[in-house]
Amino acid sequence: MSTKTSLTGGFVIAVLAAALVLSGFGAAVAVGGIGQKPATTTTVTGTNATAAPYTLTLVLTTGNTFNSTVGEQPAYYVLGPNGLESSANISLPVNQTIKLVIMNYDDGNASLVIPNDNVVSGTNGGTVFVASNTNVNSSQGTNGINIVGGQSVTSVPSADLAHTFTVPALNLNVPVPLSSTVVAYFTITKAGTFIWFCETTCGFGTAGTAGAMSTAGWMTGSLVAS
Ligand SMILES: [Cu+2]
Repeated sequence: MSTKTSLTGGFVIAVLAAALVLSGFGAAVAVGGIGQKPATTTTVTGTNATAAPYTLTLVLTTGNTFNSTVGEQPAYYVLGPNGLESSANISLPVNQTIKLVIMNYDDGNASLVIPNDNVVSGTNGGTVFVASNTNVNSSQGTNGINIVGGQSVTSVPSADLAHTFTVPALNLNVPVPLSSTVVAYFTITKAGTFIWFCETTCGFGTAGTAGAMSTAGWMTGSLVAS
């Protein structure tokens, strides 16, 4: 695990070096002597745990017209700066905590393609936080709305499962209950291109694995970590 940082200016490097010492990171810092041009490359070894999480927000909708034969299918979108974008190629940083938010507008249940894909794996603490219509209960109190929050879970009952966001090569599995918002934290420690899947039978055909399930940008795609 390594993070490469290119800096110009001795002051910045000195501040960074002090920060690294304070934070206990092992570091190889090259600083030029007095009167010499400072080194411009600093190599830090260790996960960049102090950086703010990188947020990836996915929106899961239904009613997307696939074609005239298949009809409507569910799809994952990336919520980008300009709205909904394709999920065919998702870019994520390595060695930085990723905050994954999935906003699921699908209220339908789907069966499992693989047993146990309703169980969380690969996230911090082995859990996901689920807020949904059924477990976030709000009521009108005397001074406003009373809100009872969601819950952290290690699995989702199969009967409540709509989709998953799964990256087998990273051992990442985030089950997504119907009509819910899911939040999970994880870190990717190796660069590469990995395939993400939904592992419920939410697609087309008798097996539910055609249509959206076998088409990039719908229920599968590439995850590029760099
Ligand atoms: Cu799905």
